[in-house]
Amino acid sequence: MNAAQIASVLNRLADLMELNGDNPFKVNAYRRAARAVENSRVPLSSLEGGPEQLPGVGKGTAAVIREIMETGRSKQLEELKEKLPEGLPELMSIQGLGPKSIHILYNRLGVTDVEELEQAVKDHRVRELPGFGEKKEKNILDGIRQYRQQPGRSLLVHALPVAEILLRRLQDNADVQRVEMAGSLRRMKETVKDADLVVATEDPESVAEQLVSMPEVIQVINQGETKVSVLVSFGFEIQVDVRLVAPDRFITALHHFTGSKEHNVRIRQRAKEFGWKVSEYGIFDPESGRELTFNEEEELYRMLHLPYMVPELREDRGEMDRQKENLPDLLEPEDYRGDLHMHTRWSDGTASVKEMAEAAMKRGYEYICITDHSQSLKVASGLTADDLKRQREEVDRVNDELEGITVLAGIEMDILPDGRLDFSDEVLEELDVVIASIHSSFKQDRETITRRILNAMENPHVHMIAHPTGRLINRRDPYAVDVDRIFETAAQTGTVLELNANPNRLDLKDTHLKRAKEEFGVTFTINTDAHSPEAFNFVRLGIATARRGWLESSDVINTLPLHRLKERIGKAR
Ligand code: DGT
Ligand code: CA
Ligand code: ZN
Repeated sequence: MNAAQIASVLNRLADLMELNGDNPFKVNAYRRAARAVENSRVPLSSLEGGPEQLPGVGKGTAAVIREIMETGRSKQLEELKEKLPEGLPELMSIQGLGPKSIHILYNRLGVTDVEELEQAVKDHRVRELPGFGEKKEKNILDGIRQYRQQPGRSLLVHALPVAEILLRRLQDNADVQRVEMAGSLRRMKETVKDADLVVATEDPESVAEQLVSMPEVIQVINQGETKVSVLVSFGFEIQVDVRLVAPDRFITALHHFTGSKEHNVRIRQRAKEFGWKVSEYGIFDPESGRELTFNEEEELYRMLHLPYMVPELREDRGEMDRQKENLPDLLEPEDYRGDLHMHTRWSDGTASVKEMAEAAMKRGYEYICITDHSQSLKVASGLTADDLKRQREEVDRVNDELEGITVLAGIEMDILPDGRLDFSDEVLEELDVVIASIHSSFKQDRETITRRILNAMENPHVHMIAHPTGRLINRRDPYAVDVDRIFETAAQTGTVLELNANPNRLDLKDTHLKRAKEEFGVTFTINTDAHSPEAFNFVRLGIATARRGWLESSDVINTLPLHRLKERIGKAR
């Protein structure tokens, strides 16, 4: 198990303890431990004194961490799961409801699932509870409605490492000839319903046996000759669907199960023009009765006289209607030269400027920009103008000390609820990069919140807008913002729009990116908004999302060498 997975088990444990009404100090100890594990700069297994070495990890939590490292589980967690009503943890998926509130609902009103909660809200019993009230009651009802619209899809960032572990295990099986991810996971969609894999094997039984006997399996949904479905738990639960096919059918199966469904429909129509029949079993020539097989997906597309389409493009969003020369030459991970939005200990990050710069060097970046929060964001210890001056001195020192990377000094400045900016132009002028973003009053009406962002873009010192729609996947709807007006004004003012690569955000999302580029000519920046060096890894999700939005290297300023980047962010008007 990697650190993120261990941390996720610890957080889960803390959540369930809180649901159970356990001592808050104990609960906090587990949350602290989870943070320490996640932020640890060395792998846990290499800590000589054990997990106790981590800041804030005591004897009790260390023992639990050891247990998770050794067995992949926590007995305490399993006991709590047994003890609590089955539907209770699910309530945490409702926006605005934390474990503490849920404990009160459970304890006082006997609420154990979404239906009972809904009833309690409708009977106005919830508003009577301590710390609840009428407004919270209404928010819970909104939350329930939203929750029902998004049934159980996992974040890509959670599903991907699980699939990678399974992939590696299957690769180690001598009976497996080839194995690949398929489905929405291979297409790198922001959320996935399940993890699809396709395996080429002559011995499906042996592979099926390997799959159902994995220690993380909590339920075998189906075990057949051609398909195995299991529910697994890696700190969170996800269904895994594995297709078992004969080696010569691997590519047609992989192509079919990669989807999307809509793309497949178009492929089937295309094949029909050549007189071929496509099904989930393969591609056939009805005249000769022959089955068509391939060694690589490229051959399949070539046979249909189509350019190769990478999985990220297979959504029937125009890819089938483009001639070869018009398919985008998609952004590649190697094109990315530096991250322009990150936090340090100056605000709410966990590392110093130098530590962030060193981590970026290890990744081969040419530059980074430090963009801590601004003064009004008190919860994140935002910086004053004076702090910024002192931070600039630290950035200068780091630039002197480190060879091979340039650290820029920037800010992530709050756009205040009334549309004013958190700093005067005189302060902004001194900074290399000014990012503006919203961190409060999310629920303003469309006109007000749109105007708020437009104001920021119209300021010549503001270079970028971070996470422009404010959504949190599965947790918070986007602001009521008019995205087309944002795109239009971004193009007019030369303001760069961010694709925030945080796995909970991925904001702007794929369809926004494509429209903003094609219809408005917007330029983008892809940033991780890292609060620790580890979070630089999220760039992978950002690049995948950009590819799903048809972005090319020339659409993204992080691909520019430093001198050209500087030219580009100096707004010309
Ligand atoms: P998901 O699981 O909702 O995140 O999205 P997918 O795309 O992974 O969907 P899934 O797991 O139901 O099916 C995997 C692929 O199998 C899908 O992308 C295309 C193919 N497929 C499944 N059902 C059908 C179907 O009824 N027709 C066609 N043409 N393809 C299908
Ligand atoms: Ca799927
Ligand atoms: Zn940020």
